[in-house]
Amino acid sequence: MEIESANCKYRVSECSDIEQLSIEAPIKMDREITGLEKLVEEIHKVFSKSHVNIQEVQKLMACYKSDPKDWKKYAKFDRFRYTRNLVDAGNGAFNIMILCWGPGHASAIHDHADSHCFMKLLSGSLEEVRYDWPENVEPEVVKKLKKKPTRRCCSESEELENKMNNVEISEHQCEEAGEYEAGNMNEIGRTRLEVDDVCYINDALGLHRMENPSYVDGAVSLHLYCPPFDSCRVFDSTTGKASEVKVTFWSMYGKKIKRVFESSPVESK
Ligand code: CSS
Ligand code: FE2
Repeated sequence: MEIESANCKYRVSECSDIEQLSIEAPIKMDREITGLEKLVEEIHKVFSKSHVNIQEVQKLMACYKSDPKDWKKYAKFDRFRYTRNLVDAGNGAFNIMILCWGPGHASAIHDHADSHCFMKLLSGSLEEVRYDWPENVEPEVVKKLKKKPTRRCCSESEELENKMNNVEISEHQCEEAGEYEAGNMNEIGRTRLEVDDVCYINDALGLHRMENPSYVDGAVSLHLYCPPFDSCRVFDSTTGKASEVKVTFWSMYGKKIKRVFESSPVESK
């Protein structure tokens, strides 16, 4: 199966012949999509079909030319960590969000919870560092072929706090039982993303870490995840140890979330 025909309405592990997926082909822009709203509308249109080609989504994202006036209402920065700002919940089929990276902000090495991750740079620049999966930790795409491993709850939530920047630890932190001798994370590539560049990753292609390499400028990126996910795994860069973490929004639809523990998020005025 070619990447163009892989259906991203399904989890990566449910895509057939996923091991053959590679996404290095250059994307040609054949038209311009004017405005972020129009892009969101076009993405909805594409997702109303039963089959969504990965490359079709990439193309749409490439056809939109970043204009700060379209997205500045979602661009909310924090001093200490990158923020995730929900733009559209995609009727439950996908999430569109804007991530704001202050100078030097970076994510942990992470997976994408068996979802497809599309990313477009809107402002500044970002560096993507890709890694192989550590030994003894397998993505769903491989794991589904094997027997389900035993899971146990652990008591390391404090130690794990903030491992993925604005990612919060779920109440009952769980990890794969036993194997933590995953070894060093093996870097397999680095890509510098500049404004309007679009990239794609899924768990079959590896793990990654994103970093704003600038000491002065912020960076803003547009992300589309399908299906949406609210937790993923982060990996210790030296041991390869995996931890499941909850991901949260800094704002939703342009309104900052009031962070109240043990209650639902409340929007601030
Ligand atoms: N996956 C990270 C951002 S880098 S693609 C996140 O959603 O926070
Ligand atoms: Fe990511």
